[in-house]
Amino acid sequence: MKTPVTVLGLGAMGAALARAFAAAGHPTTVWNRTPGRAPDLTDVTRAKSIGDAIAASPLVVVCLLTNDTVHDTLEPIAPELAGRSVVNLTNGTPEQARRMADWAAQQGVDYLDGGIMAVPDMIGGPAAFILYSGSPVAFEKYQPALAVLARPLFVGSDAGLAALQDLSLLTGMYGMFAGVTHALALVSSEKVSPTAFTQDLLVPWLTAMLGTVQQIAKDLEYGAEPGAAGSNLAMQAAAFGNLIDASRGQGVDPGLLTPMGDLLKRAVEQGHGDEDLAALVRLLSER
Ligand code: FVH
Repeated sequence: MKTPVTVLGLGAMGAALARAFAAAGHPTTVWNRTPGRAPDLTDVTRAKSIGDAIAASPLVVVCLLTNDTVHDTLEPIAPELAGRSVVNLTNGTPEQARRMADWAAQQGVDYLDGGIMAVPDMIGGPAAFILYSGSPVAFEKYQPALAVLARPLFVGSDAGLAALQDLSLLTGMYGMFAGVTHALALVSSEKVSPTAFTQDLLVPWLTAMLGTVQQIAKDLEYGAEPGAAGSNLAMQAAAFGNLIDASRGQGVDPGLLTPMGDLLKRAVEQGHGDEDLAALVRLLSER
């Protein structure tokens, strides 16, 4: 007998989660604030009320727009949730996750917070993973059911840790998107084909640079060999000015780049010119 699961929220992601549970044979009950969402979803039970939805399953998966929405949705039906496990896959901050975990504990609810590292089409596929933190008991018990969504990774009993690492991964992604956005604006200021540039140059370059990322992490964790930086910050700060000047010269707003240039300059001014990018990580964390 597969674990019965309730999914609250049938937006793009909630519908994908419900579809994966149903496809794997879990009796799946769904509820959404606005009826009629995800009309193509089959093999699920559409509950008439949120109370009916919760009563149907010991495992309740929530995927709404924001954590404030989650709290406002669950608060009125807290008594019905007692004794069940809630897995909240809504994007949020570590602080929100910890507040939700405290609230859940007060209601007698086993709580797991989660960060989905996938877009809806990836759910149930090999590249998707979901970070979980909070109740180790709930994770142990429901790991087989959660595994049908994406590779489940438990990152700690502090409920905030999944959100922390989820948001850190997203900042890495947005940093890359910011760079790609600027690069495409820059080449588009002349007669250069964006698709040819991306395929032949940008993607191979970014792929090669990805290979250097682990070294930054190692230098941060274990300390770098003095003078070992092959691309030291003083050199990078000097060259970075060209990125800004060339952008302005080509009529491209350098706004996505200037904060990085400012940080490089600050690092050099503070005597870190012969170090590598790990020094910037430390500078960012200084208050
Ligand atoms: N879609 C994605 O690519 C990302 C991948 C990583 C994880 N995120 C997060 O997942 C959460 C849900 O995202 P979504 O894509 O399902 O979002 P929508 O399609 O916009 O659906 C939003 C659902 O939230 C319900 N909702 C909104 N406000 C309320 C409210 N005040 N009370 C109750 N429910 C509410 C909405 O219901 P309705 O508008 O149809 O009534 C949808 O079910 C999100 O945290 C992403 O960051 C997705």
